[in-house]
Amino acid sequence: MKVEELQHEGLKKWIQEAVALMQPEDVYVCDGSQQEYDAMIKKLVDSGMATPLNPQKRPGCYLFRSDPSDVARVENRTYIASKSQDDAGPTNNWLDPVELKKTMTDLYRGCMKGRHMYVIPFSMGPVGSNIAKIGVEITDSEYVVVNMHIMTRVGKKVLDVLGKNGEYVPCLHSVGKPLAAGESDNGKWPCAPLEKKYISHFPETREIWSYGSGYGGNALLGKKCLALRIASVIARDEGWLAEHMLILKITNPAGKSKYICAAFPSACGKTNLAMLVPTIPGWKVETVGDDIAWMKFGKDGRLYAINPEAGFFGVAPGTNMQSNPNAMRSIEKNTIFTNVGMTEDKDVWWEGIGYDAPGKLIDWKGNEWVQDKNNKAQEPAAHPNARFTAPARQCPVMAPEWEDPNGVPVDAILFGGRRPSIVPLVHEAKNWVHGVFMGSIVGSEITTAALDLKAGTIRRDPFAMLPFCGYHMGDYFKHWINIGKKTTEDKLPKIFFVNWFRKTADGKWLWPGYGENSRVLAWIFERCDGTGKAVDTPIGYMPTIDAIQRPEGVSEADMKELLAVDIEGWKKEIADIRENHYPKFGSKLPKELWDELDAIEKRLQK
Ligand code: OXD
Ligand code: MN
Repeated sequence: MKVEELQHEGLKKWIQEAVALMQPEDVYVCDGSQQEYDAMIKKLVDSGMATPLNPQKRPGCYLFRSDPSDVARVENRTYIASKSQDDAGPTNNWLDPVELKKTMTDLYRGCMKGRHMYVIPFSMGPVGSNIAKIGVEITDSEYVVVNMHIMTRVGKKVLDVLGKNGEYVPCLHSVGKPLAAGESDNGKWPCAPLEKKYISHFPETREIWSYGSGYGGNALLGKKCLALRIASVIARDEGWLAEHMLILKITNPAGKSKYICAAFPSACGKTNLAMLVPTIPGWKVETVGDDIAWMKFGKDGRLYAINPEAGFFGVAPGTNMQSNPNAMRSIEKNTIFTNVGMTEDKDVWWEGIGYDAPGKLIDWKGNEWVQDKNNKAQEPAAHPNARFTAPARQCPVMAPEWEDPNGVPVDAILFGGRRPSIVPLVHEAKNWVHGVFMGSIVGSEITTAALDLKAGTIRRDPFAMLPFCGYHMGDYFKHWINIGKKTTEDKLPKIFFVNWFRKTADGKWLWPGYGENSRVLAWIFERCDGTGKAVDTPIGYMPTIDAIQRPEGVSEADMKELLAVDIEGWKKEIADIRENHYPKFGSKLPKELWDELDAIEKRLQK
């Protein structure tokens, strides 16, 4: 489509300004069609950027190798540029919006020389749903266009909903590597050096400006940038929740269903839990979303959740037929792989795929690679953050209602992290505010010294939102408390804290995880249904020892350990929160959470 064909004058003007600034060769407005996707892929293959995979083994699949420096989200180059630094809070990088726009405008000037500009109208959420939001991304990356086709709903249908003056979030993106006359990328992934990368959010004007990276979370601006950082600000202002949560549906043997949202820091198996295959007979788990949930109140006073995305941008390494068979089936066709290894017959391979590399590979850097099982220090064939981009509809266990524009009613919210000790397998909040407390203390234990943290310390990631909250986290906690006041406690989801990662003193896993987690989900289901047996403890309600069926290989003593309250451990936990965690948020840490901390401490001392 051409820009002149657009009905929306504001949108047309914004595009024309971007063209004048960025000076692309030409401009193309995406219509979202299959022909458009195919043509874009052909262009990427012809230029050497994409490698078609084996059409028998991986029909419709393509491999990309990024620049070795452009493989992950760049948190130290991600900015919340609110007018006041205090609004961004102590956990976000802040720059003055006027200054930042000046810096970035200079970078954007002429940045698309020799490249095409693509305008991608997209909907986060089912097109036309009252929970959905529209964004328009301007980019010079064909890789972004094909990924956005999978991850969001794109094109003409979105423009129809936008109409002549609908609202949209403008999202500017450039890989930041203008081409000289006659120059091409030669199949190489274009990006700018780290010190020139900017992933910027302007919460007051609800704009996103991204420069210098082609990698998923920095470049597919609908996902972390719009659906979390900007949406969290909109949600605060409008009284709803934009969260880093999976959504699953669980059905018991009697055919009754509940919906569960769950937040875990990155690398805790969110996609695996969203697609879990239950080990307990008669139970069924289906997927609504694997990464983001938007929750709004329905007329009945309950919270309803939608998955704003249309695809999965999942981590490949570690994904296999045991850890996540449904993800493996989702990526059999029509999938984009980034930074995985490639076999001689053009199939994919990665560490933890469940079988040895079949012969020689080409690794993620494009070099020949032969597996050396005796060399523990061998560089991996796939980058640890290698990804698959797959359409959600290809997941064999998508719940039929995953695209329901009204969303699904949320019965339970789960928080969790990697906690080898102290935190039990599962405990339930006594009420909403106690649940908010649980969300506020989420974290994973550092196993090997990393960054500035000692091994054994907890890296806190409240609500798994630390890198994704577009405003002051103290205000965010308050917003969660306020949400609880908008309806009655019985209509609110029950809140639970789970921990699949408990270890024995000598470092063995106490709980098998994966499909066996269904046993814990079943208890959560029963608690929501008013039947699950529980005891009241100082840290919340916990299952009686017989309330969760023991999986094979877990002894009664293990189970007791998994479901015990470690009084001394929790006292230390409370002290850590009091001394090291809560003070970070200063005077914006809601009093209700300090009170909650005091109350738990008092109960532990009894
Ligand atoms: C993701 C993340 O990519 O949370 O989803 O890092
Ligand atoms: Mn995520």
